[in-house]
Amino acid sequence: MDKRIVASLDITDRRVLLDLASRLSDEIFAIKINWPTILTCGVDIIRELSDFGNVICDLKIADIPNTNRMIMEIIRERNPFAVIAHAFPGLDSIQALLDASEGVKVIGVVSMSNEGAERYLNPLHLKILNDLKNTSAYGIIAPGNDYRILQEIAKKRGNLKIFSPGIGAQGGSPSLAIMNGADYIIIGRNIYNAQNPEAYVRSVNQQIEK
Ligand code: 3DU
Repeated sequence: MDKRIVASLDITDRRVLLDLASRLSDEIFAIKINWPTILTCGVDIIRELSDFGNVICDLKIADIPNTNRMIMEIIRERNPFAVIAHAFPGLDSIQALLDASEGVKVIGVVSMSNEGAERYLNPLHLKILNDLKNTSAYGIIAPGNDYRILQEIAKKRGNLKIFSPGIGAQGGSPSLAIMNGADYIIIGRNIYNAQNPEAYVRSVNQQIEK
């Protein structure tokens, strides 16, 4: 079976992070890292982690085209699978990332899983999705704990892959997120805080297979 879990290893201790990445690598689709890891371990952690498989850099890049391009040029040297960017600054900013990507995939945030996103970002999700469909973006981020939005996005996503956070610690269920349209589920705390992270990931894989 294709692996569907993206392990969000939001860990700031480099040794703990690399150890867990090596233990989980056979059971997951990708490792995702975010600012806490990059700010403490340094940007070269991307390359180190890439020894264990796909690395997704969750930088939620959201700037003008020139700055976005500069960020992509720094990241792409370190062998990531994908970077996550906000789409709300506009298609010129997303296009700058795509133009500089040299094969690194771009995943755009369409809506977010936190409550506050209901006020600003989430009402725009279909507009953002439609615009992203006209680019060469690889995927989108859509909440795995709001099945109504997830279903709506899944119906209209075209070729875009859906990556869904909000699983576990934020209330979403792995199998319901997949049944409602997620291609990949992003799980952080429930993996790295588990007593036995490998066993937890194996149990989620079994749940998904059923
Ligand atoms: O809640 P968790 O511990 O499973 O971690 C989720 C990760 O996904 C974490 O890095 C967070 O910053 C990211 N994320 C969301 O949780 C929700 C979003 O809408 C986008 C990213």
